[in-house]
Amino acid sequence: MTMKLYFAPGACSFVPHTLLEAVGEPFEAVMVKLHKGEQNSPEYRAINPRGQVPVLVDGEAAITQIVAIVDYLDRRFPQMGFLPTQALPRARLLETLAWMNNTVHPTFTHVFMPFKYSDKPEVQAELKAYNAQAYRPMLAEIEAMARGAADRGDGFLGGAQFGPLDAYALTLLRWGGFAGIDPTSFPALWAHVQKLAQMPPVARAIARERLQLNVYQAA
Ligand SMILES: N[C@@H](CCC(=O)N[C@@H](CS)C(=O)NCC(=O)O)C(=O)O
Repeated sequence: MTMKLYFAPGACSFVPHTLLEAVGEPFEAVMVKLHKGEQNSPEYRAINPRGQVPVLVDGEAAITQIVAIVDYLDRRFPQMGFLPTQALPRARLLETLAWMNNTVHPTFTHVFMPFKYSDKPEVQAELKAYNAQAYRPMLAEIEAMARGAADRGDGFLGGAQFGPLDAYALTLLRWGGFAGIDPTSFPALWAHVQKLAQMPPVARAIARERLQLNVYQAA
């Protein structure tokens, strides 16, 4: 049975989206329009009661949470080498993936969706400004990873193979544009993202999501 990915354009679902494209087996990509609140419809809540993308459906199983989906895809398609097989390198990669998912990503959510954290407009404005500032040094950490990978001659953030860190890094840098952060101010990461965008599986996901990589607009 064909796997199904529920995704939203430009959202974190870009991570499994690119991995599925890299696998190259047919899958169904189902768009969820977050700005229209489709994630809160009873039909979607029946698939993911938490009302979020991504959801990967494989047969009877609906899997949520990027870290779990990545681990699942890695075990399902071990030939892709999305995660290292050795215990320590695997832990190191998951350490960074979890940090992107549980720290960097929610920092941006405070900028993009401050209404999730307060119903008071003045508090929302403060949350937005504070977290946009907090986001920049996090991107600087990812910039250092991209620089390190380039210095070592590794093609990708997780080593020699394209994987979840690369796709998440692209997403997080792109989001920075919405937080008033010029992506070109992180030259190694910006170069890495542009290189990724040329890869056919990543390019296919970008095309399906109709993404513009640099959304930064100078104030
Ligand atoms: N930790 C979750 C984060 C998922 C998440 O934040 N998804 C966002 C898009 S990037 C979403 O669906 N937001 C819709 C909403 O919260 O209403 C995961 O790894 O899947």
